[in-house]
This record gives sequence, C-alpha cells and structure tokens, in this order.
Amino acid sequence: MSYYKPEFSHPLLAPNKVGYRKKDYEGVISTLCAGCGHDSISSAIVQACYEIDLEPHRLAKLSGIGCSSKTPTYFLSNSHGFNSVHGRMPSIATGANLANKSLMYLGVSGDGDTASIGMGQFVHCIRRNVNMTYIVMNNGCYGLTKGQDSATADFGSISKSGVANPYEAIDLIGMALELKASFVARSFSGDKTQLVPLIKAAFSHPGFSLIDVISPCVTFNNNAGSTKSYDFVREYVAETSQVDFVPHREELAVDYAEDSEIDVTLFDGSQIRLSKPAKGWDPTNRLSAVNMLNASKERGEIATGLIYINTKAKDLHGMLNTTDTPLNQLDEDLDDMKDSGLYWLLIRLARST
Ligand SMILES: Cc1ncc(C[n+]2csc(CCOP(=O)(O)OP(=O)(O)O)c2C)c(N)n1
Ligand code: SF4
Ligand SMILES: [Mg+2]
Repeated sequence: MSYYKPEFSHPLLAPNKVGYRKKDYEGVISTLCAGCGHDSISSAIVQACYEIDLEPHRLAKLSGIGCSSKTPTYFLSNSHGFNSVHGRMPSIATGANLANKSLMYLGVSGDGDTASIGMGQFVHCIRRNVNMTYIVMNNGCYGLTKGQDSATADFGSISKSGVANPYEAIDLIGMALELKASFVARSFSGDKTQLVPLIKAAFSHPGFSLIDVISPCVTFNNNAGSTKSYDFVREYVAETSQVDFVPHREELAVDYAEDSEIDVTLFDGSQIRLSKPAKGWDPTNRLSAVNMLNASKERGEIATGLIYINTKAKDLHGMLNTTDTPLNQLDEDLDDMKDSGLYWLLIRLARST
C-alpha cells in the first residue's frame, strides 16, 4: 500500500466561499481496511465542512481510542486536534469547550469507546448539553482489538467469531432521548446523501448533537448473521424522512410537493427540512420520537434520519453564563469574568482544593 497522498487537485474543482478546495479539508491517507465504513464517514465530514464554508482553524476535532478514533487523522488536517485516551473524549471536549467557546467541536468515537469504557463520560456530556457534534462510528464491535462484540451488538448477532451475542444491546439513540439530548440522529455510513446534511445541521445546532452512524467493520463484523453488516443494514434501514439542510444565507428552494414536510429553524437561522416524514412522528416532540423509535424497533427496522431536536435547550455556556473571551485571553484578576457563572465555578473549585 502506498502512503503517499498526491497534492494534485483538479483545477475545475471550485473553491468554496472562504477560498478552500475540498482537498483542504482532507487528512493523510487512511490506514483503515479497504471498505471500512469509518472511511465513508470521514469523507462525509470532509464534504459537510467544505459545503458549510468552514474555515478549518475554527474547528477542533477530538477522539478516544479505536479504528474510529483514528479517523480524525484522515480528515481536516488544518484543524485543531486532540487524540485522547479510550473513552475520555467527552471530558476533553467539555474542558476545551469551556475554555474557548469560539471554536466548533467535533468529537469522534466508536461504539466501544462510547458505550463501554466511555459510557460515564458520554452520559454526563449529554446531561450538560455541551455544544459539540458527537459522531459514533458504530460497527457493533471493537475493530481495533480484533472484533470482540461491543455493547451495541444486537442480541443474537453473529460476528466473524461465529458465536451469537447473548446480551441485549445498548441503543445509544434511545439512551440519548432518555437523557434529553437536544439533537439526536442516526445514519448509515453507506448513505452520504443523508449523512452530509445531518452533519451540517449538527454543526449549526447550539448544544449536544449526537449522530450514531452504523458503520460496518468489513474485517470482523460483515458476515451473514451480523446485524451491522452492509447487507443487513441496507435491507432493514428505514429512513424517517429525507433530510435537507439550508444555511440561513440561502433561500429555501427545495420543493417536495407530493408529500408533507417539516421545517425546523435552528438558532442561527438555518433550516432543516424533513420531507416525507414517518407517520405520526414529530421530531420536535421527545415522547413522539421515543414512540417512533420503539415502534420501528418492534418492526425490526433501523430508523435513520433526524430523530429528535430541541431548539430551545440552553447549552452548557448558557447554563453557566460563561464569558465570550477564551480563558487564555483573560486577565489574571479575572475581571472580565466576574458576571459569569464560570467565575464562581472556578472560585468554588479553588476553595474546595
Ligand atoms: C484504557 C484502555 N482499555 C482498553 C484498550 C484497548 N482497546 C483499544 S481500542 C478498543 C475498542 C475499540 O472499539 P471501538 O471504540 O468500537 O472502535 P472501533 O475500533 O470499532 O472503531 C479497546 C478495548 C485501550 N486502548 N485502553
Ligand atoms: S478492523 Fe474493522 S473497524 Fe478497524 S479499520 Fe478494519 S474494517 Fe474498519
Ligand atoms: Mg466499534
């Protein structure tokens, strides 16, 4: 395998509004197995960042440990990055976010990283509504350590080891809804048409945005009997709606005349248009989202799309009334922060040590 990535870019591939070409959002060449779903998700992240005209230095990417957590090396080379410890990405993201709210935060994790060793961190990150996009590259196994079942592996699912999983799965979407996460979505690495607008919408949402992306591990969990294989997911995926994201500066021009649709306006004026929504489901009503999710599970389907959104929830900065000034730019006497909740939090912490 060659690890040299050519600098060549087709001259007709136009730069976006901030002057960057798509390749400016890429990273080094991937060392993941050919066909790994994680690489498709990286490619969707690149596409979304290019399309929203993101200046790469405005984003910080954070991850834990796993094949999934390696991927930030394969996208956004010109952004800030921190590859942390297994399961510890949420606390790193929370700290970085509190220290500097002017950046956008993208956390990348795996199902092992999130649903086992990092579960405690994950739930508290949701509870605090940290303003970040949290992508789980969910393959139902520990890919990096040779394919053991993870906590998201479905009951009875058979990985390459040939043994049926005897445990019930943890559904990260159901759990996030229970914890009142303010943006909850699921997608499939093989569905870029759906995934790219979801990532763009998550970036626009001021609070914790979870995107659980089913991402087959071609080496350890893509065989017959696995419920996270390409074949199985393609057969049982059920889109709750078709997602379209329209930034606030563009006119809403999409027209789906033949069916109903739901427009959700985000804090920055952008809109998510959900066309052909599943019957009896309102994505702005948490109970309705829970019911829709459970009903689709009963039918043996994998519901994808934007499942729930709350555009009114306060994020962590709103709850703590933090200062707009990044902490490394504040005076020593903390004068700029006196009116902020974070000031009193720091004082309390200092007094308790
Ligand atoms: C503290 C600690 N415990 C265990 C490990 C071993 N380990 C590395 S990656 C991993 C699981 C990765 O699974 P997942 O997060 O699903 O990522 P994937 O490789 O499937 O993308 C484990 C258990 C570790 N690196 N650190
Ligand atoms: S082991 Fe699985 S998860 Fe890891 S790179 Fe290979 S296909 Fe992807
Ligand atoms: Mg995994």
